[in-house]
Amino acid sequence: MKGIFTALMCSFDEKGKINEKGLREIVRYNIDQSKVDGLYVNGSTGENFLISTEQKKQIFEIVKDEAGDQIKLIAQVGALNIDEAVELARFATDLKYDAISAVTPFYYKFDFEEIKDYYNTILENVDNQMIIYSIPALTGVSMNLEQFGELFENEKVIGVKFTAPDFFLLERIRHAFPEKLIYSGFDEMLLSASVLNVDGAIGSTFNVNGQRAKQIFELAQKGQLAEAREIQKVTNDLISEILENGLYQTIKEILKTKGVDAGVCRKPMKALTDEKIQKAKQIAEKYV
Ligand code: MN9
Repeated sequence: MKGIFTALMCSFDEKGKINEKGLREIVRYNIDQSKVDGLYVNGSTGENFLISTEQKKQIFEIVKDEAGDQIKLIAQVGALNIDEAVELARFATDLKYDAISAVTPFYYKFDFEEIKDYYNTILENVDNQMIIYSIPALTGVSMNLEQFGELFENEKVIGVKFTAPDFFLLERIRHAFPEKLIYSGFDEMLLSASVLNVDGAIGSTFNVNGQRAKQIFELAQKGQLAEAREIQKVTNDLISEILENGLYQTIKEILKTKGVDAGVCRKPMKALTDEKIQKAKQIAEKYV
């Protein structure tokens, strides 16, 4: 379960329906061209919080059917409706996903006991391993070292997707829990996290920059930091341009230049203007 995992995009048509052919092409591109170690399915990048339970299930099915056992698959099942989270966790487990992951419950200001209960409830109902998805900037939920430790007490909790720029906390977690898996969540900080000995990374930009991400991670493990810094620099030039142009929309446009039918983003995410589509094509030409 170590290595570079793409936070998978999903292809949607103009009406917001899943474009199955396009989704399969995105999976294939990640396996055949980017050569990543695994896929993280129905995360933020998959527009998970904008789609129905049925669509989430459909995506789990299509991705598993296309990827088979070629790479590792993690199913993000977190939802404010805990019954839905359990249902999705069971569904992905039946499909033989290698692990499940759940975002910390958000919107209501849940206290830590409630958050812990959420994870333990999901895990009581499913025979699979869990990766906590922590992304304070989007959820408003920050946990400290002791709280991560309490969640890790459940043996089925095998790790965390750590999407935060807090390298002090990241180092403390690494040091305190050497046996748990830590995945870095901000692609622009991959090298910094790799130096702290994370086990892997999960990211949106790996859909189009997977090979460089793999190089950064592997060079850092070998201690070849000067080379790794060079590749992180190019990567961050790319990420800066993507962020400025519109994150998910631009990644989809870049995929289209590679013959991948990546579709558009679901509303309320807005479509790129013609000018921004041109810009995305230029970014693709320059970096991908
Ligand atoms: O989870 C991604 N987070 C979100 C990982 O999309 C919210 C990252 O891969 C970022 O998209 C990426 C750009 O900031 O690092």
